[in-house]
Amino acid sequence: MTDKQKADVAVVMGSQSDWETMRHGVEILEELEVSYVAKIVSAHRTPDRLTVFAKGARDAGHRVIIAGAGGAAHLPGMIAAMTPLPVFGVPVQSAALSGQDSLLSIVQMPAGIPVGTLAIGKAGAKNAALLAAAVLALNDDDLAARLDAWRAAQSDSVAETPMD
Ligand code: RP5
Repeated sequence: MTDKQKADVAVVMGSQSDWETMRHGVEILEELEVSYVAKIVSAHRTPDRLTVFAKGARDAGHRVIIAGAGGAAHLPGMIAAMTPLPVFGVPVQSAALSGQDSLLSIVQMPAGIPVGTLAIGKAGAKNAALLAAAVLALNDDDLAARLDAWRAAQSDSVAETPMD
């Protein structure tokens, strides 16, 4: 689902190179039938696009924003500064510092403008999607049931004994 008017979740990323990480979250949203739109919005290279997106996110109908970025990762914080919507930040694993730069850039927000920060990389992208779904499920019983089923299936997939 990519109809902007119906996209509960906006998944934005600073670069095409972030897609390899962020697509793992999008896969979860698709599994849970959560409407989303995916966009490249760079805090540094496309600041005007960032402003238009962030200031218009609520009016566009989005309810949760997932923002992934690497390196000097200002994207989630800048978005959070310009929208009242909940923003979940995904630190993308960078080449130079293995994502520790991304993590610290995203997590260490000054008091007053929150960004819910997830783990570095694929796990963070997946968990951001699950967290977004959990927020939306507060007001959506069908989604809550799908999320319960997803978690039950995950539990069922874990073997009790290790295999060679
Ligand atoms: C950030 O710079 C992006 O979020 C990306 O993780 C990082 C590197 O971008 P590219 O040079 O690969 O486009 O803005």
